[in-house]
Amino acid sequence: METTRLAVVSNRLAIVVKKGDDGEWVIKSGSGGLVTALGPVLRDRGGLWIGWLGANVREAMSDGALAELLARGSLETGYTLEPVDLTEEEIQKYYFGFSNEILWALFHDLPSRCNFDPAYWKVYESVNTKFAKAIADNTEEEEDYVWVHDYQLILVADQLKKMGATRHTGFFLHIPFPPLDGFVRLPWRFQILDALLQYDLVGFQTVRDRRNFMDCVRMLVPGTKIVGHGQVIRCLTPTREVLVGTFPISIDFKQFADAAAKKEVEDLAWIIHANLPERQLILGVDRLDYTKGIPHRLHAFANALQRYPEMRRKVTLIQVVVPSRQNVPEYEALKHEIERLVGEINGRFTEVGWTPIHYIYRSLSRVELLAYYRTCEIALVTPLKDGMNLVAKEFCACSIEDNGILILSEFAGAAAQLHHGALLVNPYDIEGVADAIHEAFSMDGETRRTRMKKMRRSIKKNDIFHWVNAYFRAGIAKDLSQFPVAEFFVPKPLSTLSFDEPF
Ligand code: GDG
Repeated sequence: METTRLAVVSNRLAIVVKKGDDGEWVIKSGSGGLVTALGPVLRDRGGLWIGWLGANVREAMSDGALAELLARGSLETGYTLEPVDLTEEEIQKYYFGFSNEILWALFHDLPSRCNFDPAYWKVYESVNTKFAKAIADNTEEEEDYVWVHDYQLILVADQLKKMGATRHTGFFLHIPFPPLDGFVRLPWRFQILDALLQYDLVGFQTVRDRRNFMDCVRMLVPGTKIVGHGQVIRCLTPTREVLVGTFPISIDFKQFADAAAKKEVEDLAWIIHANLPERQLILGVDRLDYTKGIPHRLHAFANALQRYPEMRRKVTLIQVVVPSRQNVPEYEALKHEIERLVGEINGRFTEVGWTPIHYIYRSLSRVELLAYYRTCEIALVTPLKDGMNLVAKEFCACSIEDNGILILSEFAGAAAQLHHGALLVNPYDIEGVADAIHEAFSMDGETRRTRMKKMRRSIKKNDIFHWVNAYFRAGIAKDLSQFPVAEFFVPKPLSTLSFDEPF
């Protein structure tokens, strides 16, 4: 196979369409790790990104204006942007419904939160068909490698086949894959498993996720043989051969470390600490989501203050909650629970000159986020379950003086890589997490540095480029540098979301 072009497919396009101050719509390239790593591969090589533009954009502008905006965006990013339109009903049933109320909850081991509404499945199928159609119309069998991302788009390879389009396909699951006894509750378990087996390569974050997947395949697809061991194994089903690998995603370590050293970040980091003097700062940064374990964490912090009174006045927890899935009643309820707990704990422990929890409910600018990463002594990353958790890795990358301590849930994918340096905790164990907070609080400088150095070394070595290369090597036997540059293409300089723009 001579792949010369990459087509990335994800639920959301890798750009943000926003109204500028002057009321004009503008398009910006996203600034996440995936865009950073894949941007250059797509950019000078005529690549393609297929995804949904997000709610309200289509309605807010005419077809002509949108086409013009996307064409301009393509010139700036250097790759083609192919939007997939979703109706309001599709957004409700495919995105909020099947993807979030079923797959997100089930794959994070929270089946009691699942709403197995049969109406969701049909729409999930038809939206996946829409994405497959966009791929079939915009890619070629021989030269394109189609890389599909995440749980919203599991059926895409299957749908491509059903429409007779042969493509080289890979899939990467960013969230965990559940154990067999959780997965079998899914009313569409056979369809989902069979659809995953239609990709040429299926990638998971951790060995544990892949093991769960293989257990399900062994049990639900009789006659399957597993061949090989190591990072990528072969799964021989009665009808096809699929590569199955583990590829722990990472961050652009250098970009984070360099940015954390910049003066504007350093200045803000100093201001944050100067306003909260003579204490250690503990940082929590999470999207509002029940998988992130925020209430458990708040209980653990209160427990630490109760059982270790010497920590009072000497620590402040800065809990950032980034609004997400607004208007979903469950998320609203979670927000209220968090706010009630923050109020209760502050009401119970506050003393003159010291408020134990600083609660921020909004997204931070990049500079703010990096300043918090850099200035906080301790990061408290305690999801109940998480595919990887990039916040843990970003905190380490920004701990440029090697003095941060990471308290990390053993149920985050990142724990597999960072267990030598982090204090691993079971997020359900309130006293255990409280003890870890106390241990971090009391840890001497030398131990902190030794632990952080280990983690930084590991993340630096296994950064986002390492991740993409490992995936490409398994999927198409080449790496990033081997994608030929399209000579006819002269991209304009890329304008990404600036570091100061809100997330
Ligand atoms: C899924 C999986 C997996 C957060 N708050 C702000 C902000 N962020 C950025 C962080 C980080 C990203 O958001 C969050 O990444 P996570 O990995 O923690 O979580 P998910 O969004 O749930 O992502 C996860 C990931 O996919 C990748 O495979 O690790 O397990 O669930 O990059 O920096 N950025 C800014 N302001 C904020 O307030 N600017």
